[in-house]
Amino acid sequence: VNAEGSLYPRETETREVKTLDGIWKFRVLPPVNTGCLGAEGPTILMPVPSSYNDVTQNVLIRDHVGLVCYERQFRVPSSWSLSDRRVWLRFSSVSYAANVSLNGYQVGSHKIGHLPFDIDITGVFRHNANNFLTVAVDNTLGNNTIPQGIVEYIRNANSQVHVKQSYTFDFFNYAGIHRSVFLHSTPKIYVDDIKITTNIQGDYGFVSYETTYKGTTNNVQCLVQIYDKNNDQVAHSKECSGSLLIPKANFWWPYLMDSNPGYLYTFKISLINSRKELIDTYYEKIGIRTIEWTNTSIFINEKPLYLRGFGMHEDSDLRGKGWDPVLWVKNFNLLQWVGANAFRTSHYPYAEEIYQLADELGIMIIGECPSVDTDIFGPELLTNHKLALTKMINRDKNHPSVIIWSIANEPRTQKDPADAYFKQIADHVKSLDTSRPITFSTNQQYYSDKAVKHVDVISVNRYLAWYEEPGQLMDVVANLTHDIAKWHKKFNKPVLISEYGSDAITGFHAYPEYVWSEDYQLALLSEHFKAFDQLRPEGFFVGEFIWNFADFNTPQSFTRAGGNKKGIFTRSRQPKSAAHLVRARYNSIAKSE
Ligand code: GCB
Repeated sequence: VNAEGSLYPRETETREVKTLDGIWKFRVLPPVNTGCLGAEGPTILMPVPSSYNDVTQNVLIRDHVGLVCYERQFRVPSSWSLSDRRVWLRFSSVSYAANVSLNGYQVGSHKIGHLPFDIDITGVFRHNANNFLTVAVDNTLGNNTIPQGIVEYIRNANSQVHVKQSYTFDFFNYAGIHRSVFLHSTPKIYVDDIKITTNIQGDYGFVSYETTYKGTTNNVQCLVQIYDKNNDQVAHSKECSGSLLIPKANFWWPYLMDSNPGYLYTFKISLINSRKELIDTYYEKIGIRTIEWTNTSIFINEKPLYLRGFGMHEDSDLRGKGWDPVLWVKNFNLLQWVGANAFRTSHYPYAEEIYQLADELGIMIIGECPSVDTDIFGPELLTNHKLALTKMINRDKNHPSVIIWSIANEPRTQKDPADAYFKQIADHVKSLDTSRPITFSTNQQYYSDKAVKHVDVISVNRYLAWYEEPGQLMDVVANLTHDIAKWHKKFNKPVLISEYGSDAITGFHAYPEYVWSEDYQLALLSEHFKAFDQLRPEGFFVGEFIWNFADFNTPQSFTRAGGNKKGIFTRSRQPKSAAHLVRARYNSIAKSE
């Protein structure tokens, strides 16, 4: 792998992008094979992007553990063969691990699904001929993968053995080429990365930027220009790194806090050679806003924030975790309909296009790294966990929508080694980005958690009247207000609830309320709302996130009825009864802002 894929592939005056999405060839490899090269036998058709699990009629493909192969051919435009160009393959997400071969040679490999990688194939691809691309995908999760899993060999009474992937996290371990694959071309000397941070003072906006380029040691000049929404230039500079002032700036505001939420400027960087010719140019959408935090509050543009939203998943019928613009435009329409201003990318970084939509619409994101239920806190896991955070922050650092980094979900932080482990994780994130607060979602108690002290915001997952005392709605208000207040008192940090909720089977009604009914979900949320309304005036409670936005698939278990049903929307994105209640609440909070 030649690059970590920090810049999204975009067409510009100097760059071209082709998609390799479409129908690829696919085969499942028997366990004796260690790679795709030389694999023989029939192939089937497989759409990209998509998880492969739910596309076929074959249970062995749905539940496969190990390697599969994706294959396709492509041609490269002859203009990309010129000596001053580079040609790249960009994989936006291959879960979990990928080995990429081109024309029979391995050209790249990558671990940690959910995050992109680029491969420079300039010297390797065939000009004026077909190129054969093979991607070996391995979905196996072990002790040191992020997230962790266990591979078991199950022996039946006839001594037949089959392999089983087990894991403790509560979403189906979908696999495949999950997001778009691009073939793209940049100049040989190219803009490699852009880092933006912003500040405000009165109605002034400040944009601090660092740009880096690769491909030459010669002196290259930069031209930086910032344009507003009307395409009028509002600032410019010849420095490759610096700070620009924008008078009367339009700040980036979250949805409904301002009549013009999600205002984006365009940051343009051009590289220019000594003959004053344009070498490369790239455009990045940026938002001008500040995030600050104290021991009680989070502020956006100096205004206190109250977050109202959901934990979500990348999940839908047939495509599993495959990126799907139809699904996500619908998701954002539902978020707006319900009056939400935020969501958490539980439990992994989502497709980049999702953050682009959030930037544009003013929906705030708690960006979570793919560490779920972290348990055995060894040095190799620590290295991989840090790497996942580096890649995530590298990819997502410029999105104004991302306001908090979540470094994990429900790690076993009651264990002693979690203390030193999370101190190192927190220090690592701070070494990469000091402009956002960090958190993780804890399901521990304020008296047992050993890691919360290392983060800025406490996010608590709580299942009162569901996993704890199912059916006992009458104790929710008293117990929840008591619990949340204790977290703040002990650690003196802002607190939010990052998960709460109950499963509800659509169309199942039971009154008086009974677990698993739509009526029970509605009543459970409404008891929580009472608790939140008591907590808010105390001044340290900064947000409420329902688990979950929509129903989603899980591994098979007798506690899951066709997957996790805690959505307030069904898996096909229709509202359950509770959605109407949430809509009334979230919109009325928005009006009071
Ligand atoms: C949790 C997990 C989430 C599960 C949820 C549940 O605490 O963070 O991944 O889906 O509970 O519904 O059990």
